[in-house]
Amino acid sequence: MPSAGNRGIMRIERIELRHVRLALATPFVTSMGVKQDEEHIIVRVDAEGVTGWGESVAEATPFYTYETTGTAWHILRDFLVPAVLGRNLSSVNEAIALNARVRGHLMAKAGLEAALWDAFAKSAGVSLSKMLGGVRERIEVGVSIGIQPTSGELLTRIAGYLEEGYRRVKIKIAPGCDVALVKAVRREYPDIPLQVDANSAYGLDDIAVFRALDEERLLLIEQPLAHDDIYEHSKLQRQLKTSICLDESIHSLADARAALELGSCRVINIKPGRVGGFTESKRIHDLCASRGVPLWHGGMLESGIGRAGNVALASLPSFRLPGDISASRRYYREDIVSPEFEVAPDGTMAVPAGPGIGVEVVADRLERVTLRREVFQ
Ligand code: OSB
Ligand code: MG
Repeated sequence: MPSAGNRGIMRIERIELRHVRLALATPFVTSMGVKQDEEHIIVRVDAEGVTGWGESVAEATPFYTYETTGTAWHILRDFLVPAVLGRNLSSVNEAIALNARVRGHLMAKAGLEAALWDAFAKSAGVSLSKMLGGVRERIEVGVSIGIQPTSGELLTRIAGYLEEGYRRVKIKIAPGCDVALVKAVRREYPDIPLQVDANSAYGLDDIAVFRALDEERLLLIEQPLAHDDIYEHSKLQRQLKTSICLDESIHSLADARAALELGSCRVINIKPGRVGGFTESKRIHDLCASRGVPLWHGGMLESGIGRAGNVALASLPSFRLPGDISASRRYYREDIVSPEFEVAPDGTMAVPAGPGIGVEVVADRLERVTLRREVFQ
């Protein structure tokens, strides 16, 4: 069903892909490894005098999911782009249908889908937030903190982020860097909204760790078990008071429904890249809304282009917990959009109100971070 503004024929005249690399302000350490920089693909679509921008969040390495910037480039260039180039599209849904036979590769798909949503929103003269069904002018945001060398350094970072206004803190954990860290944070901050993310680093036989974490009044424990598991998480959730939140395991509405019906989690995290785009994200949002399941917006260290899409999506009514959507400065010394995203002292971020993503891409900054570029027309 096309939503309001998703009307008017758009001829897809030109598509440009850029493989970009942005240096992180500080290294990001997780159970998946250490990251000094982030590589993504920026998708630009030109149609009917408007330019739409999207970001594919596939990373340089296949450590979070099987996709990489290399596989996403291949799938975009050889399949997704040719299917829509030169077409007269009346809605984003039509583009999705043209590529429905491509299985998986959800991050590649989401990058193109995002650029099309932006183009359609700009052509209709409405913000992406409005076009997606957003209802908020500001969203509540949190911060995701990588594993620090010592608990002292973790506490220093947390203090800084709380000072900046962030409303909740998520810390990454890994075997050996878990219970003691959480206890140290709780000693200093008995009441801050706190959650942990394991990125699939544990197994069911680590139950002692989970029992200890279960006493720390965490908002949730994110993706403790295997990246492709739903069943074992249901066994773990039954043994815990704390809610499990699935990230890596949820790729679709069907996955979300299975996880909720099996009791594998009580909270869901949406990342549009992980589920193939905003359209599938909205379906999962609506499922959570209908079941009263707490929902929040995750992050993939996006540049301002992807971040703008995340902020727009997180303005939908049932994103009730603060998202992993932080200020541009928290990730990168310099973002590739203007204005950059900022967090207000009350821990909220403004949802851009201008047409489409509502921020401008800064051409020379984009050029500086581009590793390779290809144009299709
Ligand atoms: O598991 O949520 C995750 C970043 C890259 C890959 C996976 C994850 C993350 C984060 C960062 O936690 C969230 C953010 O963008 O702020
Ligand atoms: Mg996660």
